[in-house]
Amino acid sequence: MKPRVLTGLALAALAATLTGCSWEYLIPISITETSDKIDLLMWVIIWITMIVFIGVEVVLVWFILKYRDMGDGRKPVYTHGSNKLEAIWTGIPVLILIVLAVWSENLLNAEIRAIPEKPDVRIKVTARQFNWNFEITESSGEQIDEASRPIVDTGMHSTETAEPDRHFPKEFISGYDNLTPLKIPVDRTTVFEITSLDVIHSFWVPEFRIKQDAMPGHVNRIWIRPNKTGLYPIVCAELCGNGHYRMAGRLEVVTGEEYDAWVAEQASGGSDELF
Ligand SMILES: [Cu+2]
Repeated sequence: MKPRVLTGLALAALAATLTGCSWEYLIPISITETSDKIDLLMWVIIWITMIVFIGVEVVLVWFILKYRDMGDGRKPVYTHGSNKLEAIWTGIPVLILIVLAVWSENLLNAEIRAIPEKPDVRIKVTARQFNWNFEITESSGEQIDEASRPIVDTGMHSTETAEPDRHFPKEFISGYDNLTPLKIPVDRTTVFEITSLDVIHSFWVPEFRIKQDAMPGHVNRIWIRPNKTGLYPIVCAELCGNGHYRMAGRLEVVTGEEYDAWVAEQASGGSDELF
């Protein structure tokens, strides 16, 4: 292929990426106000690094061409530093880092670490090799007594008898579709209290943009207030053993009414289809 054709193809690929037609494959949608704020910070960081990267590469290529040996006997000129330049290229990054650090810390404190005292829903998340167990302990801000708590078990461990997972994607996806989703209400606050029975796992719904370790003997909390209904994946984000990849679950954000009806149905033992 001619270089010009190659360049054209590369530019077309770049344009396709930049126009956003494939953004959803690069980054999942954001479903909370907090995740929007995290995304903004992330995009600012990406743009800063991208501008610096492109600037550096352009200057590099330009200098390579401009100062190449052209066979005219030119000798290189050596310089021994410039305090002014060094102060500028140290000072600007330091300023940028301070701004980003303050921004991140504020975001962490104001949003992610600000666990609400009285959430609408409280869910105990128990991880073990290799499944998630969700127990709704509080709903509509009220404690649910133990006997009638809705429990959703991702139950991937029930396929332990299956053949070794040599056909990972197909098998994984077919098992995945059969999982009963954990339901939480839209526009209400949910707190997840996360722990583990064995090794360290990590509870992650990519659409939350928040990941939290599940550690044995310790409870970590995260909170979210989703603003979009839909079905989202729950995954384990900490390599926890040979079944790590199938440690997945499904989270369904539903309307308040749908959620209340689901909790009532679970409490009355109406549905025993937990798996
Ligand atoms: Cu795990």
